[in-house]
Amino acid sequence: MPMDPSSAMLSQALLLLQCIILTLGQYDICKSLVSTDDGPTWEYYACQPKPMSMKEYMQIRVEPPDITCGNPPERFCTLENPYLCSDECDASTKELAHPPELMQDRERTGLITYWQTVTWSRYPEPLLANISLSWNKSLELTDDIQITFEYGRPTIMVLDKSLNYGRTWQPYQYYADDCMDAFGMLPKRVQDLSATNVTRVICTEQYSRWVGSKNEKNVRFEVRERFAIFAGTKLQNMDNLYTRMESMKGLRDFFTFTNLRLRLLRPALGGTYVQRDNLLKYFYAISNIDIPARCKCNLHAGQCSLRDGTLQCDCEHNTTGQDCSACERGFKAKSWKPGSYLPTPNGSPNICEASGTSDKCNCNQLGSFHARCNDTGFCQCREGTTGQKCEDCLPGYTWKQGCVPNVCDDELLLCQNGGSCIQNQKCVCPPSFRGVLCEQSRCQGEKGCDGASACYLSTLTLLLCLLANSLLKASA
Ligand SMILES: *[C@@H]1O[C@H](CO)[C@@H](O)[C@H](O)[C@H]1NC(C)=O
Ligand SMILES: *[C@@H]1O[C@H](CO)[C@@H](O)[C@H](O)[C@H]1NC(C)=O
Ligand SMILES: *[C@@H]1O[C@H](CO)[C@@H](O)[C@H](O)[C@H]1NC(C)=O
Ligand SMILES: *[C@@H]1O[C@H](CO)[C@@H](O)[C@H](O)[C@H]1NC(C)=O
Ligand SMILES: *[C@@H]1O[C@H](CO)[C@@H](O)[C@H](O)[C@H]1NC(C)=O
Ligand SMILES: [Ca+2]
Repeated sequence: MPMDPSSAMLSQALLLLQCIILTLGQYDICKSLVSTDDGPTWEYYACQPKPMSMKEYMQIRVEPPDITCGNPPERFCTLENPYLCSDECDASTKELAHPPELMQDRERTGLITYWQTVTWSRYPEPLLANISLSWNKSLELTDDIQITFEYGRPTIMVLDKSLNYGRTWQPYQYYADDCMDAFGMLPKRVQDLSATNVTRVICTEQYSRWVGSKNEKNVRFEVRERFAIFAGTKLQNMDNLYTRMESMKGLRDFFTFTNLRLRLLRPALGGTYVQRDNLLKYFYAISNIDIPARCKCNLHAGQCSLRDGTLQCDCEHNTTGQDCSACERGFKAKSWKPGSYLPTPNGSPNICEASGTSDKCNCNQLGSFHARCNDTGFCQCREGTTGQKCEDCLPGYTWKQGCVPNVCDDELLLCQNGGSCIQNQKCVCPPSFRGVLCEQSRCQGEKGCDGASACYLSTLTLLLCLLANSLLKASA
């Protein structure tokens, strides 16, 4: 049968569209038009907005209000040359002012611009400052937070975060040149963390020791290194990270925030004790705060935009709200669910479906005993299945052509001996263990279980033999 030219063009266009989709990153688009036997239809995917530089959108508040220098004008010195005190901060002169917005400007001219505090002239009273950053939007970190300090990094500081628009706060990371002395905590590095304790709040000494104010200006909150524990050093296996985020609830929340706060508790000291005779060299100065993150849209939006001065998800899948965390009116046939990264690579969109139509009696054919509901309008669900149409799984079950009982669970760590749980269905065991839960050592009652080392030994013996032989021959 000859193809009509317009439908040929349409299928070519669809092919092109699908190529474009394949070349886009994972979870970039929420839907695409695909060709089927019944003509083109929409296919829906889990989706998330691209990472953005969130410094452009943040509101900065500095406390106490009189902590910014320049009112009245003040001279200051530097740690490297404490006797050259020719610099001045003066809030009334543009060139000499150091207001908070200089922490988030773009520095297009190449000139470094920075916020600066008053000096520590009131020593021994501590020099304290809080910098609160707010977005009025839930965000998810996608790379390291980086704070750039001019004239030396603080010797004691805390990074806090809030998940509820600033109502309650929790520490995110402690920074000190001596963690035990400042916070009574053992110093740790992110390299010390593993899959089981990646969300631990640590105190690090890595960014607070004196190395010269020009040598290292940055203080980081390491996101990449934490991702790398699951995704590999080059983040080449993000699927694994996303799979973990689905099963370990705390992991996703760890990277989520609505506000951040820096509590600056003691400035740079130049590697020695505080010198009372020259307090004009102690102060804080920050030139930049980088926050690479994406809007949290519960995998229901591929874009996030500024509306009425606030970032908002452009919700798809018939969801609504700033974070797409509810079904739109008239689409509440099922309870709202976030999209899911699983199954990889496309995830599940979990779209909100239209409510109020009489087909609510069509039961899910895999999840229920009968295709139609019974006389009282109920679908009869199979074991482990729930929901009005038997389309959802009870806790402890996973959808796989119907609900099947979970074999393993990352939160309960049912896989033993270091095995990892894949999609609740299978433990992947380390080489020396086997069994459904990796509970059996391969060595039990089997010969040659240390085959690899035996082989290695025999090769080594062989080489030694050959070497000995040739030595013997040479000496003969
Ligand atoms: C910084 O914030 C903390 C927590 O709200 C508060 O206890 C402290 O007094 C603040 N410090 C300054 C200098 O405002
Ligand atoms: C925060 O965002 C919400 C939702 O978009 C909006 O209603 C509210 O006015 C915003 N608040 C501020 C202070 O911008
Ligand atoms: C995290 O766990 C690893 C081993 O799983 C351990 O070596 C390390 O000390 C732990 N780190 C912290 C900060 O508790
Ligand atoms: C909203 O739901 C309807 C019915 O389920 C569907 O046809 C439509 O494509 C959905 N819209 C979006 C944007 O997902
Ligand atoms: C219909 O199914 C529901 C749920 O399984 C059950 O409680 C109810 O007794 C059933 N009614 C009839 C008439 O079979
Ligand atoms: Ca700046």
